[in-house]
Amino acid sequence: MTATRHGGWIRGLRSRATATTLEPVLERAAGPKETRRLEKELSMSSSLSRALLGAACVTALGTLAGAQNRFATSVAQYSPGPNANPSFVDPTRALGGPQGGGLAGGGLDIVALGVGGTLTLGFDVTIVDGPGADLTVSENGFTFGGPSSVFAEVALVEVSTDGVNFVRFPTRYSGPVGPLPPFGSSDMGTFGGLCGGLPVVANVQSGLVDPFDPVVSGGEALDLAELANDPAVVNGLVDLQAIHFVRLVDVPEGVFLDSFGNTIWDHGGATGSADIDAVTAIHYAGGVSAAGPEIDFEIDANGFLVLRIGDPDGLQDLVLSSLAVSIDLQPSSFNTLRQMLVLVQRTPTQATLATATPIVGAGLKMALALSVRDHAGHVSADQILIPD
Ligand SMILES: [Ca+2]
Ligand SMILES: [Ca+2]
Ligand SMILES: [Ca+2]
Repeated sequence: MTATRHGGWIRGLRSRATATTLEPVLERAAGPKETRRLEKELSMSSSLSRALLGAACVTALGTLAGAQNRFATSVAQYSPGPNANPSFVDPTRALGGPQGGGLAGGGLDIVALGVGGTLTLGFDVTIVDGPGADLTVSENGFTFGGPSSVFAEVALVEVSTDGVNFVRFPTRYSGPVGPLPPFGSSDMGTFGGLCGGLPVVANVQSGLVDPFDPVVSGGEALDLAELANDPAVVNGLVDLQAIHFVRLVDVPEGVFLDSFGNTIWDHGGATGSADIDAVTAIHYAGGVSAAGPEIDFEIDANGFLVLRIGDPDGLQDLVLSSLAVSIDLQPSSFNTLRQMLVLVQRTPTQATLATATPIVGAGLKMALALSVRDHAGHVSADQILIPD
């Protein structure tokens, strides 16, 4: 859609992105061996094999239940705004894992914020700032009018240590001046730092897609490090290593400005609002290894895309074959991403790559995500929304 002004690599990304299906993503999430095993079991027609498979699923769910709950576990506050659909005003629908409807379907296990409404969720785990993305907010956007375009109703995302003092993720709206068509769509990448601008693929009911991996999960994966310079963080009111609350604030049509002074518009019109499915902790206290890798995307002050890849044990500890990339939630390859970056600096433990020219203003609007694991199995991932 925007490829003509740019190098061949983005055409490669787009064609690859649109030509593939989600199957490789699903296979990667489940593991090829597991996928083959499941296929084999599913192909057996005896009721015994179906019963065994059912028992295996129950066992897997039991194991999950015994693990630390990394999803929201309590509703601290819910103040729905006007026009919240009465069928979707149960805030406990935002507890537990995401129940996404896939790329093209909006999930229904949701709570509507109502216009300008707010919802604050609490957690059993303490969310912390680890390497890369730390939490994922799942609204229920879905593709509409094309594989990279989303019907979006967006909300601001805020975090708090004490439930009183909140800091808001910086936002970057890169769509047109509204009002936008209420049944239209915007490119993925339009709603940086907000939730609601991306579909939700992960669904804990089916269990096929890892809800903790932003490359495949969908939803907005946010990095607490982006809040490091916020006055409330600097003066200690909010501790990025002890986040206990996440608050979602619906964006009424044309009311809020983003961090760059642009009015934020979405497709909710005057009456629609964001619908929250789940909030997921990627990094939590006790769950971050000091020896784990780091993936960190950033758009720097000059508009360049910067990627840092590192591992405290040395770059050789990274499993290069595990580098996984998605563009607009479609699988791509690291080599394709690599073509848009030049090596800026390399130390034994970190490589810094960046675009040769500013990516802001390049018209490449997209959602980009990358993950890697090290030889011990620790994973880091980050997601970034590239504006126009
Ligand atoms: Ca982080
Ligand atoms: Ca839900
Ligand atoms: Ca390591």
